[in-house]
Order: sequence, then C-alpha cells, then structure tokens
Amino acid sequence: MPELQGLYDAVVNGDQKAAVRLTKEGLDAGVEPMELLSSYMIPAMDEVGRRFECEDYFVPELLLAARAMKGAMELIRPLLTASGAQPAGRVAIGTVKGDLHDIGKNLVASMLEGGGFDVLDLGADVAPEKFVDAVENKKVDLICLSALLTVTMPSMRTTIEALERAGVRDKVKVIVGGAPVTEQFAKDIRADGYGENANSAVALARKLVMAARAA
Ligand code: B1M
Repeated sequence: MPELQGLYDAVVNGDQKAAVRLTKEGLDAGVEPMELLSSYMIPAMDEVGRRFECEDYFVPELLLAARAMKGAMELIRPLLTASGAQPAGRVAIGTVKGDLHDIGKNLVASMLEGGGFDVLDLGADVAPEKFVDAVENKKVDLICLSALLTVTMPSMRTTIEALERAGVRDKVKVIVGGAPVTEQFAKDIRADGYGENANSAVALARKLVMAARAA
C-alpha cells in the first residue's frame, strides 16, 4: 500500500508529479477513488486555503496546488463516470460569472456523470445568458451553479433572475453549491435546492428531476 499521506502533502506543496504518481499507486493498490478525494485531496485543498488565509501562502501557491489536484483528478475522473444506458436527465453546470474556481464544479460534474446524467459543462466564469441558452436550446432539466467566493454568490441570484426574465424558470430546476453557499441562501434566491457536496448534489439532482418528470 502506498504512503497516502504523501498525496495530501503533494497537493499542499503543489507537487503535481508526486500527486499524480501517488494517485496512480493508490488506485493500482485498490484504494477507492472517493477515498483518495475525500480523505487526502480535499483536506489538502482546505489546508491550502487555511495557509492562504493566514498569509503563509499566496496566489502562486494556490495555483500550484490546484494544478496538482487537477493532475490527480485526471486519473480519478474517468472512474467516477459511468455510462448508463438511459440518461437520468440532462444537466448544465458552471461556476458563476466572476468566479474562476472550477475544481469543485468539475468534481460535481464527474459525480453527476457517474450518476447517469448527461452533463453539459459550461466551464467557469459563466454569464447568466449562457445558462438561459442551455435551457432554451439544449433542453436541460437541471442547472447546477457553483460559487466559491462570497463576492460571486450574487451572480447565482442574477442567473436565476435571468431565467425568470427569459420566461424559462419553470422549465428547469436549479441547484446551488460551493463552500460559502448555504441552504438559507439557496432559499433566499429561489433556487430549488442546495448541495453541500458532490454526493448530495447528485442525490438532490436525481430527486428533483424524478419529481419534475412525475408531475
Ligand atoms: Co481561491 N479562494 N481565490 N483560488 N481558493 C478560496 C475559495 C478562499 C476560501 C481561500 C481563503 O481565503 N481561505 C478564498 C475565498 C474567500 C471568500 O470569498 N469567502 C479565495 C480567494 C479570496 C481567491 C482570490 C480572490 C485570491 C486573489 O486573487 N487575491 C482569487 C479569485 C479569483 C476568481 O475566482 N475571480 C482566487 C483564485 C484562486 C485560484 C485561481 C488561484 C485557485 C483556483 C483554481 C481552480 O479552481 N482552477 C484557488 C484555489 C485553489 C482556492 C482554494 C485553496 C481551494 C478551492 C478548491 O478547489 N477546493 C480555496 C480554499 C478552500 O476551499 N479551502 C480558495 C477543493 C474543492 C473540491 O472544493 O470547490 O469547495 P469546493 O467544492 C466542494 C463543495 O463546495 C461542493 O462540492 C465540492 C466537493 O465536495 N460544491 C458544490 C462546489 N460546487 C458545488 C455545486 C453544487 C453542489 C456542491 O451544486 C450545484
């Protein structure tokens, strides 16, 4: 069994090569992909955030850590995605306008794919009109909005307002998530739900899409 604490250290230290090597070793030794993510990689990103807050780390260190995380995620992502014969629903996902954080959003997208959803990933810094376009032209059942900054949370509200103005709000369910987002905030902006993490986002997506189909 590889020394998995090294994976935590590799992400904290922004050492992409080591992160990729240790992830591969862990997977080869039969460690579950979710175990690598939730016990080592996500706690490592939390530690990076903590160091940034107390000014031990600055933006370059955040970027290196993100690069290490993304390198390791490239090995994990295909294992989270499964090809269901019948899609559970069609989802458009994106990080809202002004916000460049995409690691959590990518993780939610992979888990949704793994849960059998057909996922249209709109990327990061996504303008409200792009979500409106996805409802009007791509026939999505569900929109997933991610935000990591308190200053970009209002873009979630703006996106929902844009859907309302375009007259398509009742054609789609909207769920929101990301570290600063709360259940109460989701209610305040008239979202249909809040996902605390990638797993709960998939469970909620399934529940909402099934309820909409049954209605
Ligand atoms: Co930024 N950053 N960052 N950053 N960054 C945070 C978010 C911060 C908390 C760090 C800190 O101060 N402790 C802080 C935000 C403070 C705040 O607003 N409350 C911060 C800041 C301030 C900034 C800048 C402003 C820094 C600067 O320039 N001075 C700047 C903003 C740029 C911008 O977006 N306009 C900035 C930039 C960056 C980088 C680009 C360098 C890099 C991002 C690279 C990338 O994503 N491609 C970065 C990083 C890496 C972080 C931290 C360290 C890690 C984020 C991460 O990837 N976490 C972060 C500190 C932290 O989170 N601890 C920080 C791992 C990821 C798996 O978790 O994204 O939370 P997360 O996703 C989770 C859940 O939240 C949830 O599921 C996921 C899995 O459980 N989830 C959903 C997410 N979306 C969901 C959607 C759902 C449901 C669940 O349904 C739709």
